[in-house]
Amino acid sequence: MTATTSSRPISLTRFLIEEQRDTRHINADLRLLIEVVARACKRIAISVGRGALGGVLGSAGTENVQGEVQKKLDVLSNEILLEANEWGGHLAALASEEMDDPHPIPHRYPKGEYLLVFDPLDGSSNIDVNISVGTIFSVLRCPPGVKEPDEKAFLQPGTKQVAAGYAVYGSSTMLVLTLGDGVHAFTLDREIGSFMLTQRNLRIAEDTREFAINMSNMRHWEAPMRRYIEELLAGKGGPRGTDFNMRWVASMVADVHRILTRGGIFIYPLDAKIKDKGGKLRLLYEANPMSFIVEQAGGMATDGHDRILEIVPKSLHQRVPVFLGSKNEVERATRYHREAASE
Ligand code: P6P
Repeated sequence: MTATTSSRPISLTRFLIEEQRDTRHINADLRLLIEVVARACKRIAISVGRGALGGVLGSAGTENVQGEVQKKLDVLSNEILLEANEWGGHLAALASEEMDDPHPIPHRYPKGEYLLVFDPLDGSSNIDVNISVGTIFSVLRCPPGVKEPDEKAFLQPGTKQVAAGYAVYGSSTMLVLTLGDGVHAFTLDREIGSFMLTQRNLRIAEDTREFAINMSNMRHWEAPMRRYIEELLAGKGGPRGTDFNMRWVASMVADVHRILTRGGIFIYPLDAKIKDKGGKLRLLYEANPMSFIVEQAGGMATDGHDRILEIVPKSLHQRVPVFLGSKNEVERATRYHREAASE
């Protein structure tokens, strides 16, 4: 169950000030960073919410470093996050799914101690069909003494994150955040334009009867992946002795938010189609922030063999398989993969 706040929710600003003052869990620069990212997400929410009226649906006619066609809103969301974060003096550099290389802080602005890496609009293939999308972000410290951070400065394991979060642009706009001391959810009050604390210390149930995976790739999966899913599909009459439900939004933020809210396991495994790329989802700005959040909520996150947060990245846009959510299911699926690897 997730704890809810008193009848009068506090704002994100007050929450962050109390985190800084009472727990000394964050400093003024990190507080500013989170506030700036939240403000940028509000601007993105407005553009996403305008849909066809905003003239920003459809393709931008360009490709990102992943070779994926960029949507106009991908490019706009990226620009919003860059502009919002350049001048504050809290960042040493930024990196994004939509940019080949890290973006330096312009010399006319002061630099800070943090690195921000983000997927400005995850699930953007869903925009034109009006399905929830989101922004995912991760905060690292710039390595000491590095004045001009390049790609190497970002190649830190997920355990080094000082904060992570996502905004989900759904029926309501929400910001879900961890500062390393639990996971908290804020809902945008559109009338006053503030994120209000609506859930403290979200917890993911250790067991679940709901799984999220793109079943159309089943014929490409490795044996332990097929074994795990076939057992779920066998239901009450099978080895698990109970029926399971399936959901797949094809928007990681929406699937993860559902799992944070009611449990579940999210899987994007390695398969024959994407084996040479290392996986589908990106480590630094999808898997790591979501794994940090899931672990902080009592869940588990692996690449099918090892803890995602302990993977030392080799490149900025590295991809990994992802198994995350309810602890006991992630443990089981990971055990099947480890057993297969040891045969
Ligand atoms: P598929 C969206 O493009 C994304 O990166 C994640 O948000 C989502 O979970 C996954 O890809 C969907 O992939 O192959 O089902 O379209």
